[in-house]
Amino acid sequence: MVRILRSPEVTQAQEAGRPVVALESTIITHGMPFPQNVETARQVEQDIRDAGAVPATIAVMHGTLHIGLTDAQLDRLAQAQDVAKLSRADMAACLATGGTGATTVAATMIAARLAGIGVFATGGIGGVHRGAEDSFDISADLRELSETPVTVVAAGAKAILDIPKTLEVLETNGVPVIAVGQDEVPAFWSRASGLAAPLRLDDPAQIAAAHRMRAAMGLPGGQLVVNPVPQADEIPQAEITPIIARALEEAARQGILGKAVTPFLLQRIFELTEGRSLATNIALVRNNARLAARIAQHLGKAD
Ligand code: PSU
Ligand code: MN
Repeated sequence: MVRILRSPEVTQAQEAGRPVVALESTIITHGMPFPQNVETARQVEQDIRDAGAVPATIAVMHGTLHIGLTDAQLDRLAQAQDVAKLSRADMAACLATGGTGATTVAATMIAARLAGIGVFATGGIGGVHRGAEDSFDISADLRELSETPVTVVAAGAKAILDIPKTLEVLETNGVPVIAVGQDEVPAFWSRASGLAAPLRLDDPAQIAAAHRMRAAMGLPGGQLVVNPVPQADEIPQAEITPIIARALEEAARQGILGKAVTPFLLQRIFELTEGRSLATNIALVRNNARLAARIAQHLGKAD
């Protein structure tokens, strides 16, 4: 049996049939420095409430799958050292052995499905890393999107990844990639990527309808909604590109591999942009949370 513990707020919302939005915890433990990580986590939860839905931040703590964290739990997670980064491969072992870990996009999707939550907001998903033809480093997030029926709202795949290859893998696996408000796939810190979005739906009700239609058709898997960072907060492509190149070079020189790659690159880009990448990251997560709340409001409704 999986031990699942919902926060009182999530329990009440689900009993009343009110909209709930899942949130991941790896972004807190591995994606942002303290204290901005916990401040952002709280702010994003509040954004979801202000938009009329209930937030459910997900993590594994002492062998229990938590759906919705208390303020004290958020604080502890944000300050803890050496918290495991849980993806599909490690989640069951962590739960079975009483462990503690933060959930990635893949693991949060699994948890959301177990808890009956259909939509989840994050910053950026994992994808195909540059040089994947040698390293085979492809995030389990992509496979999860093809298997688990949760709509994930992100600001695109991070520009540290190989975005064209990421889109190819998503297409091969039958994952709808839906841009909102523009025809191009956004590239996390930047609105532009130069790559056309496979689909575009600007209305949250339509995104929810597409989610329900997949279920009605018996298609497994979710949807990836790519929501561009607000213009005022973006770092234009021309500015971020050389910084990404430098961070990637350093990662290669230092032999950073596996799960450590994404956190290393994010930290270096934070340092190289003197914190500007973090301000952008916070703005885009908040923007995604607000959109996810609107999608959640339509998910329960019939067409
Ligand atoms: N996007 C962010 N910050 C993060 C991540 C994504 O802005 O910390 C995390 C997510 O949890 C994502 C994970 O699922 O990185 C991908 O890691 P990997 O490439 O090792 O699968
Ligand atoms: Mn990886």
